[in-house]
Amino acid sequence: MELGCSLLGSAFDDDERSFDIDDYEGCVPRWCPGCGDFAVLTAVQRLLSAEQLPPERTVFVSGIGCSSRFPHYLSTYGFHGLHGRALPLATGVKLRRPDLHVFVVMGDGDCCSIGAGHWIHATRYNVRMVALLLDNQVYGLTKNQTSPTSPHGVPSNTQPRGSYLNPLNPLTATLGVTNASFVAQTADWVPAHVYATVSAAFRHPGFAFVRVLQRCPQFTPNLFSDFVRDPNRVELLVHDNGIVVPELDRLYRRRVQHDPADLDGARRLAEQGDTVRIGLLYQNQDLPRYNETRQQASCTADERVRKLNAELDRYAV
Ligand SMILES: Cc1ncc(C[n+]2csc(CCOP(=O)(O)OP(=O)(O)O)c2C)c(N)n1
Ligand code: SF4
Repeated sequence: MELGCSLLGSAFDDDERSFDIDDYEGCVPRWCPGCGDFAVLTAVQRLLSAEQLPPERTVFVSGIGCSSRFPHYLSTYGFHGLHGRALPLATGVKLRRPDLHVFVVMGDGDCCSIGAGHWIHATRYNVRMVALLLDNQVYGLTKNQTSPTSPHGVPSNTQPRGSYLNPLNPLTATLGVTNASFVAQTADWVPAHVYATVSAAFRHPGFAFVRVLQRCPQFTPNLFSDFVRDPNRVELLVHDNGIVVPELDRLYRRRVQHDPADLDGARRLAEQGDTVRIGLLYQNQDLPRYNETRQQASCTADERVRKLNAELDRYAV
């Protein structure tokens, strides 16, 4: 990659530049061997290169957690902020700089526990960004506490006799929020599907929520092993408007025809059963986006001054 700059600021000519995957590489990732976060990072780097996104116009925002170390491992702009606070920050970035490509990376503790309020409202605001929930169903960075998505009965440091409650389902939760416009699920051990999913999310013109089932070999090594070992425990959601990955046809024979425009169907499919369902659950490109609705001025500045003066005149003595 050749970078050009002038004393008056950057003078990049996008047409003359091309980016390889290496151009997006940041620090050496410090995740444990076999961590599912690696697969997501690779898929994201592939996407950045496929879309030729200029690093200086791309921003990764995260909270705190293993997965939230993501921005360090890319050479784009990044903000590694406060636990649970990635979404409002990213929304602010996108509102102020709509020209930037904004990505958010969250853990399940980050998004579904401390950040849950922000998750609901970011979904409802429907501001364009890709939100990746790397769901390993445990607190990884703080070394094994029960998270809101930990399965019932799975032991951890905080609940050694097993998680007391049934887990929160991030898919049904998001699909239940007013104005949810893109909801997909993928799994780190199906890299072609992760890539196709982040690509579809990137193209979506609103808030794209992707739950990635992510293995944490350090603390919950067996959580997804049945689904990894047995392709019959995985169901692909397929549709012409969905996420199409032809190379998976031979591996995953269980498939469900699902039109991503069907919200009720999406909610049913999002329920956890004996299988893991991956694919596009719901997409609606026509839902209102907060940044656009707030820009629809009801009147011009002159009209506003006239109305204000008229209002003040009512109180003139
Ligand atoms: C306000 C605040 N509360 C708690 C913590 C401690 N903390 C750091 S990371 C984390 C959870 C990490 O788990 P998760 O979000 O699921 O991400 P993972 O590490 O599994 O990727 C917690 C509780 C913190 N840093 N800040
Ligand atoms: S603790 Fe788990 S989530 Fe964190 S880096 Fe290690 S394997 Fe990945």
